[in-house]
Amino acid sequence: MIKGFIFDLDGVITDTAELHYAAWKELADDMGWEFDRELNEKLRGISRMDSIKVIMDYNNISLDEKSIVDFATKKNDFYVKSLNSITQEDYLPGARELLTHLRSEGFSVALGSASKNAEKVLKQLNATHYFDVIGDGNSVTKSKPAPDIFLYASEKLGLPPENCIVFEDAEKGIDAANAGKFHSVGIGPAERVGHADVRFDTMKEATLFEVKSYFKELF
Ligand code: B16
Ligand code: MG
Repeated sequence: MIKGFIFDLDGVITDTAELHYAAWKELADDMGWEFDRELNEKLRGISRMDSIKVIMDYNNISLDEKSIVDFATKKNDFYVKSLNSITQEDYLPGARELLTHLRSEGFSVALGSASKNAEKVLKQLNATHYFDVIGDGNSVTKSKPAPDIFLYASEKLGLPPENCIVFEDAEKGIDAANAGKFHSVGIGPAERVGHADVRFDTMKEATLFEVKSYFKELF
C-alpha cells in the first residue's frame, strides 16, 4: 500500500536550476573557467561538492581540498543571495496542487533533496507546511545516486520503501530511488528519467489521479 510520498525539490517542486546556473556561472567567470548550460545540466540533482568536481574535470583543473571548499562556498554565497527572489509564484505548475491533494487525502509527505539550502527554498515558497519530514543535503553524508536521502526520509516517516513513491527529475535521483527499492516517478524526458517506474514530461501531468491509475494495485 502506498502511504507516503517523497519529493525531490529542484526540478520537481520548483526550478532552482536557473539560479544554480547563474551562481556557478558567476564563479566560473570570476575564475576564467568554462561553464555553460550543457555542463549545468550535468549538475542536476548532484551535491555541491560533486558539482564543483564535475566543473573542475571539465576545465582540467586540479585544486587542493581547501580551495575546492572555498570556491564551492563562494558559489553558494551567490546562490543563497539569489534565493530571496523566490516567491509563492515559483512552484512548478502542478506541484502545489499535488501537495495540497496529498495532504487532503491524508498521505504522509517528505522532502528528499540534495540541497543544503532546501529549508530556505521551502520557506520562500511558503511550502514548509506541506511536509511531515524534511530530508536535505544536511541529513545524510552519501548523496544521490546513493539511496540514503530517501531512506532517511522514509524512516522518519515511519514507512518502508515499498510504501513510498519518490518523485525525481534527475537521472541520479531515479538511480537513488531504485537503489532504495522505492516506487519511482520521473519528471522529464525519457533519456533522463526513463528508468523510473512511470514518467511524466512535467509535474502538471503528474496528478494524483494519474499516479493512482499507474500504481493502481498499490492504492
Ligand atoms: P546546494 P535537488 C539539487 O537539488 C540541485 O539539483 C543540484 O543542482 C545542486 O547541486 C544540489 O541540489 C545541491 O544544492 O548547493 O543548495 O546544497 O534536485 O536534490 O532538490
Ligand atoms: Mg532535482
